[in-house]
Amino acid sequence: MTLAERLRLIVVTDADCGGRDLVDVVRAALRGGAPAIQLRMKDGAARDMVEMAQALLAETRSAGALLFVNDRVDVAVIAGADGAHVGQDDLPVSAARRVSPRGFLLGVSAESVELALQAEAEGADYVGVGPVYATGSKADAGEPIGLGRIAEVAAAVKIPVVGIGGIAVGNARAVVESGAAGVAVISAVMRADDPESAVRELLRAIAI
Ligand code: TZP
Ligand code: MG
Repeated sequence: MTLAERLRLIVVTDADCGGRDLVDVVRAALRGGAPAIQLRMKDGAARDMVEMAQALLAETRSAGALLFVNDRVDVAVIAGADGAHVGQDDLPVSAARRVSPRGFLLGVSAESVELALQAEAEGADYVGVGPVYATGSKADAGEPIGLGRIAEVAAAVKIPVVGIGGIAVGNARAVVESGAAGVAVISAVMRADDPESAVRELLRAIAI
């Protein structure tokens, strides 16, 4: 499977997963066929994040899925994750490369063509672009950028583009049809009654 194929659906974790155990929800997402998981723990202590990343890694490894850690390259490397996803205020790609092993995957949030081109030039493996639609999962997400921006970024860079923000089964296909290699979701899986079925439906919705 190519990297683009493995980024077809990134299930991003959230502390708010319907009062359920996070590892259980991730396990269900993996049963549904999620090819990638991103651990997003906004207010965790580093050692709790490493512990959680290792718990998730045991699950992603046996499912053959990728594990990324949001924001914290140090946590990702120490836990042995496959990669990290960094924002514009996190470690730059060049610094992250210096402290990560060969083959470590780096995704960068880039809401504009300019930022996406910059991330690609610095050596990012993929860019996360959003919020595509309005989202309730990230307070500082900013205004929706829409499908037009996905198309512009996808046309400008060679690396895979992953759309994020407000994506659910009914609007996911349009994101991929606009040029994204895949979609990243929080609430559509984390807060679904049945996360396993939610993943299956999302994968079906974006299948070409
Ligand atoms: N980055 C941009 S939008 C967003 C992040 C982390 C939140 C996505 O959550 P949801 O619930 O899929 O809209
Ligand atoms: Mg971030």
